[in-house]
Formats: sequence, C-alpha cells, structure tokens
Amino acid sequence: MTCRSTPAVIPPLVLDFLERARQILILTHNNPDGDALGSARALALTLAASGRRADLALTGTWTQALSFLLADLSVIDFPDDFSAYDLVTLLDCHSLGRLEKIGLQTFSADSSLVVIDHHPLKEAEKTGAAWFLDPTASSTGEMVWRLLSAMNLNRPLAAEEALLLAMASDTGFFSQNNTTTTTFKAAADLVERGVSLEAVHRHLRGNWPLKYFKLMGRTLDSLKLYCGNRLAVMTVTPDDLRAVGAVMADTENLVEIGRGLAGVTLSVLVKDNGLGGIRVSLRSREPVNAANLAALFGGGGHRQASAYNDSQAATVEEAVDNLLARVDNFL
Ligand SMILES: [Mn+2]
Repeated sequence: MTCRSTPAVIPPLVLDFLERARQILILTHNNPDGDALGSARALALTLAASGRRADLALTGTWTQALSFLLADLSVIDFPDDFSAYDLVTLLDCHSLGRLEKIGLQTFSADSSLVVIDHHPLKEAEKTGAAWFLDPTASSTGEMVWRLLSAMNLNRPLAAEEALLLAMASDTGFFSQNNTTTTTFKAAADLVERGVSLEAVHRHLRGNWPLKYFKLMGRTLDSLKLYCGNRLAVMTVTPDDLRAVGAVMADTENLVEIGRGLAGVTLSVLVKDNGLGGIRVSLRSREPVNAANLAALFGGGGHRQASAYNDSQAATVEEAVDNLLARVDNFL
C-alpha cells in the first residue's frame, strides 16, 4: 500500500460555487468528529474573514473536548429551509443516513449544494450537487486545505489550526496509512504558517474529562480476545455510561485501545446507546480491511477505521455474536 498520493482534481464548478457564494450554510454528518468540526471551522472562519456570512448547523452530539472548535462561529439551529443561503456545503459526509435531518433530494438540480468528502461513494448516490470527492484524501480537512489554498483566501490562524486538527483526528495523529505525502505537504504548510502541533495534540489527546478515563477503565475490563488473539472486542453499555456520568460521545477513541495490543489486527468496540441502537466501531492493522467488514453489515468507512449499526442485535452480546459469526474471513 503506497502512501504517495495523487489527489483528485478539484472540480472547477465547486471552486466557482464557493467563490461566488455570499451566504453559506455549512453542514456535516450527525455526531460530528474532529475532522467534521475542524473542517467546518476552517471553512467558516475563512469565508467569514473574506466578508461572507457562514453559518454552521449541527445534528447529534459531540465530545465536549471538541466544543472549543465552535468558538467564534455562527452556529444556528438546523433550518427548515435553505432559502436564506446561496450555497449549502456538506462536509465529511455524502450519505443521507449520516445526516439525519436532511435529505439530499431536498436539493433540486439548480440548488447550490457542494459536497466535500473523502469517503468512498457509490456513483448512484451522486445527484443534484457539485461534488468534490477524494477517497485518497486522509480527511476532509486535507481537502478543505486544498480548496482554500486554491481559492487563495487569507486563512485566520484559528482556521489553520482547525485544519491540522481535522487531519490529525482522521489519521490517528498521522499514524494510519491514510496519511499520504499530500497530508504531510498540507501539515507542513500549516506548521509553516504558525500552527503548533503540540497545541493540536493537547486539544485532541490531552483534554479529556476524568469520566473519560473512568469509562476507559470499564471498557478495558470488558476486553476479550478471539481468533488466536488477533481480534480484540470491547463493549460499552448504558450502565457503563451511567456509572461514570459519561455520554456516548465520550466513547470516541476508546476503540484504539485494543489496536495497541501485541498481535491484535482488529479492534472492535460495540456500543449500546440504550435507545435501541447498537453501533460497532472497527480499527484495524494491515492487512485487515475494516471497511469491507463494515460493509457486510451495511456500514462503511476506511480501510483502517470503519463502523456499522447492527440492526439485527438488541444487546451488545448479540452484536458480538453476529460479528464473530462473520469475521473469520477478514483476519
Ligand atoms: Mn473524515
């Protein structure tokens, strides 16, 4: 697997939309992560600094540690219609399922919708919008860096920092093989412009509330090994969350723990939100393809980081059984 990348060409239509727009609404996926919030922040701050109105509307919850990314932004309630805007941009997301309140069909062919995403897309889903898609990009942050660089806009330092955070967030701090030469070029540019890598690391890895570590303890207690110790499975239940006063957003990154174990090539975190949904997060090491495994259950993501909802399971135990029944071919 090569990490030397040939990034996708930025479609002129996407640049054209962004250059002409004056009132922009920025959307991203439900329960936004560091890449989603960092990319949205960078785009919003940069567009606002160039005299545009840039609003951000979010759905779901996110970890408190990332809330600082919303400072100085215009964050609005999710609007009923988009007529106040001449452009809507959808970041880090192209699927209807992940953005629960909005259907892309809302946008007719003449609506101005720009989708910027690094997740692989089924061609059939592509409709009624200008698309900038690059599955070779580490993160949406990297793509927004390319876009804003091409537009030659002045980026405030806080936007530069948000871009580096977005990339660090989706690459496991530049350790996964989605980290390419383009990622490092972008990172080098951002550091050259004054972003502190240490500050980004502190935001992402040194800013957890105590309940996170308490939840980590309970999650570690649940760890079981299978398949000749190559598969690590951990669980989080509503009881675990209640016991330490945590919310589902606090489970972000816990799946990484299992991947640190010697010999483990697939780490799985099975989460019960207590509302009838079982979410399964996967992190792999080469040669395990976690995206293909997630796809078996109707999910998706990247080769080394993916997820799915197990609609057949009512409990974490059932979801673990379902996984164990199908995982053999992937390890
Ligand atoms: Mn992403």
